[in-house]
Amino acid sequence: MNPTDLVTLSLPDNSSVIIHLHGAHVLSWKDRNGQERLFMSQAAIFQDGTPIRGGVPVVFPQFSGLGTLPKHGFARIKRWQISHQSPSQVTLTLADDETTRAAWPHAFKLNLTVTLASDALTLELEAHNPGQAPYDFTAALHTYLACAEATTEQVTGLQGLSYKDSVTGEQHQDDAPAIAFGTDIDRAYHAANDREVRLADLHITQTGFPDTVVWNPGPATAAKIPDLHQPEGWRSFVCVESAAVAKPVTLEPSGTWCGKQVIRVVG
Ligand code: TA6
Repeated sequence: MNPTDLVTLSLPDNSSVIIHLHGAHVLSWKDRNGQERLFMSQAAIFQDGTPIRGGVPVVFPQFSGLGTLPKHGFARIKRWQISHQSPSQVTLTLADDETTRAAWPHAFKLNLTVTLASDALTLELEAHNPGQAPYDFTAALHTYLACAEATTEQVTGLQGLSYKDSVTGEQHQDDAPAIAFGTDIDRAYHAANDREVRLADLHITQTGFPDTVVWNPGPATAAKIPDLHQPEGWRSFVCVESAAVAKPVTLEPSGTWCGKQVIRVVG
């Protein structure tokens, strides 16, 4: 990895965050105890045109693999520019270019603002339409939260919401108080934006993003993911993703949309 491709923010309390210009990808977030809070695969690939397995991939302009674009879109494999930086905050920017217009014929400007505070990481994705025509997009902050052992962890806070099970394609209502891991869990919960989601001592809230995706592939699906270290990599993370996926966002000319994810270490 070339050090000039990385932006590091750090606070006097010892917390830090590292962002790669490739994809505006948050690679690492350490709390004030020096504990790494994001998962990064030991088999992650760092090369142009390839998504990085772990951290926080930025998904735009298409979440699913069903449309014309590659799964999770192109924002995570493009090189972003730094547009503003202070000791605790950086904003990275990506705009349409010849390559993006060839794949997706729309004008856009994206800003990802990463703010480091004591025991909190805030990620804010802003999408602007500088063009003449409206368009739709889906998006997510595909956050890989680190955990010691996924099968002993639970995600709470989403009880009572309806979700799409992306493994079966079925729609369900979740009556269970917690989500457990060990099989392929891939769910998009709807109307989740007023919920506080918890994974151990991490509390996750979001605004702007209506959906929350919870994903851990379990052993069988993980075995088919080449850039996830084998055989145990799947045990070390749970993705809690702030997303706009169930219903695409429509962006009018001159319009701006904003989605935010805040992760706090509590206790
Ligand atoms: O957000 C969950 C999901 O869409 C899963 O379906 C799973 O495939 C995962 O993301 C990883 O996708 P990727 O394209 O990064 O391999």
